[in-house]
Amino acid sequence: MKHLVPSVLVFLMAAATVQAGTIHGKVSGAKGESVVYIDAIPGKTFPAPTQHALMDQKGLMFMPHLLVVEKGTSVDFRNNDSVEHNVFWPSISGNKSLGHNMGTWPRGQQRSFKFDSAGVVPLFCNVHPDMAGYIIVSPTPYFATTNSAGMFTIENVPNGTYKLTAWNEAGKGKTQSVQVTVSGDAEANITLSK
Ligand SMILES: [Cu+2]
Repeated sequence: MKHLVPSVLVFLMAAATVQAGTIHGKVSGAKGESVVYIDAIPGKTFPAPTQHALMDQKGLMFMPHLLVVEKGTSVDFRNNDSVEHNVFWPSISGNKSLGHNMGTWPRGQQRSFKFDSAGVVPLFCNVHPDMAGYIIVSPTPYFATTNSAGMFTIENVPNGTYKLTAWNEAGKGKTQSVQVTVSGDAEANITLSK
């Protein structure tokens, strides 16, 4: 089997030459956490993540209030309260044909949904009209949530030119995009209009 070693080395050396960088910057124009992601890249697809994400329902709230996942991720919706909760979304990024009702279930149970469409998923519970949350389904694995000051970092982005999009709950569904070229490190600042 010794003859296999050189080809493995050649493969590793080729992999090491893929250049990647970090995008860092700031989202301004809206308070609190924003979501930043690289939009769909023409001709490029990504394998669906195998790891599930968790959206809890606890204390009559969606926890976390804002969850970002990569397209293709299954989200486990769990009821952690002593009352029954429902989960539904009327649309994804305004597309009502992607709306869905998960049903209603008691404490300790969970149901999963695989998000194959990228976009903004506004979550509600029809038992408790005050409950609201968001899942942002990123078209690529390159996404981040800002800190409360709007600062973000997206690591391990292959060199290239991309459309970088920001979303904030205050934007009522509107997003703002800029073009960013990654060649090593890159800076991108996005101002959300009101
Ligand atoms: Cu509820």
